[in-house]
Amino acid sequence: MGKNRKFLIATQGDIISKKTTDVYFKRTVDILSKKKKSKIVKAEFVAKHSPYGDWAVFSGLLEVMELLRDKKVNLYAMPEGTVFVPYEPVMVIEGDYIEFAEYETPLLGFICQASGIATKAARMRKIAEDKTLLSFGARRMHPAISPMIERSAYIGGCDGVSTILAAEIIGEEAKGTMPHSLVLLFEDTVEALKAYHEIVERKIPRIALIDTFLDEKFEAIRVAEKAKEFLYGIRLDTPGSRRGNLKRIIEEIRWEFKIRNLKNVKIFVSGGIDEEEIFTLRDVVDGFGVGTSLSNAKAIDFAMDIVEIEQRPIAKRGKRAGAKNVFICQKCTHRRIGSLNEKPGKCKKCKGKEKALLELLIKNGKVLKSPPKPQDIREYVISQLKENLPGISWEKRKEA
Ligand code: PCP
Repeated sequence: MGKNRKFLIATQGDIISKKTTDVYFKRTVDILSKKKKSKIVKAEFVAKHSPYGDWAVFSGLLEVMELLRDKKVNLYAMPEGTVFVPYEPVMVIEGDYIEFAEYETPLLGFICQASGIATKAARMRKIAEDKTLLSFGARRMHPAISPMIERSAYIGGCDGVSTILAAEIIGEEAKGTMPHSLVLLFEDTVEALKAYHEIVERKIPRIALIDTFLDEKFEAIRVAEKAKEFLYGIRLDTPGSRRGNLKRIIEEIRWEFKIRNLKNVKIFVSGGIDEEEIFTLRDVVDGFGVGTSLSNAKAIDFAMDIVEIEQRPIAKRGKRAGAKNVFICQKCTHRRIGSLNEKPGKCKKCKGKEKALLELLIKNGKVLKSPPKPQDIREYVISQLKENLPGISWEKRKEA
């Protein structure tokens, strides 16, 4: 892999120097440059469907803006964290096509994967209601992208992330409990927990992993009674071979805690948790550690297509010509697609005031608006989840 490349990852320099582009874009730029055929275009980024059916959360804009900073282009985009539906443009780039053609691959890469993870986190957030949701899935994907994975999970609605670098980047404390390895090396859950309490800084909640050796109910009682002065909670990561009816097991533990006056001990679950498990267990647990189903969330397949050449609307078959914007009613949240340069008007449903979602964020390479903090984006996502989301949510489909 060459002396300076230990891992199979593209450096920031590789991305900026267009080495991560699909080769046909390089060839296209070569042809257009030599034949002097490049023109000022508007290209829009649209997903024709969402693997989640109805709505999705736009994420990845932070890196898009860094890549386009100082390039001779204009960028219009929805705020990161905006809920969108298929066929709505989330971004529009305006400029000489050869200025950004070779960035199509990384630009799409930035938003497809991040939006998939943010959408999955938002769906889980909605189903989990007020229960804790922690991103535990970095280990399932390439470590080089763990900051992107966990930031997307966080802005989508997770309460915390588990990897140190991602937590640093989003400005939060990394969250976690204890691995089976710690319990195995002490050969006893209580001994491992006592050592944890002795050594780990005080502000970290003491959450004991109780599925390593014994039956969850008996281990939960034993651990809770022996560590009642400092125990915050227990985590069940029960292997599939022993899982049975996990809800019943947890209800049993709740009962045993209640009759022993241990009902303040929190119960968390992890291992194979997805939307269905959150829906089933949310009434009996205090929180979830979600791994694979979140970090490996399906990407949303945005495409970038030219829709204007020198202000003239033009598009390939299957695409509507002309650059567009999305207008949302600030009263009833009704949304419609209009032209990019159209002014917001009155909602045709309730006469409320419309707002244009795509705004000019980069003008000729100059960033006009600094990106919001991840915490603010997360609040924005959660505020939209409280509204009547376009399409039906997972639960309604489940009950249908
Ligand atoms: C995993 C680890 C993660 C969980 C499961 C994510 O357990 O605890 O939090 O699981 P998921 O990807 O199925 O959602 P182990 O792999 O046993 O790891 P450890 O012993 O380190 O907890």
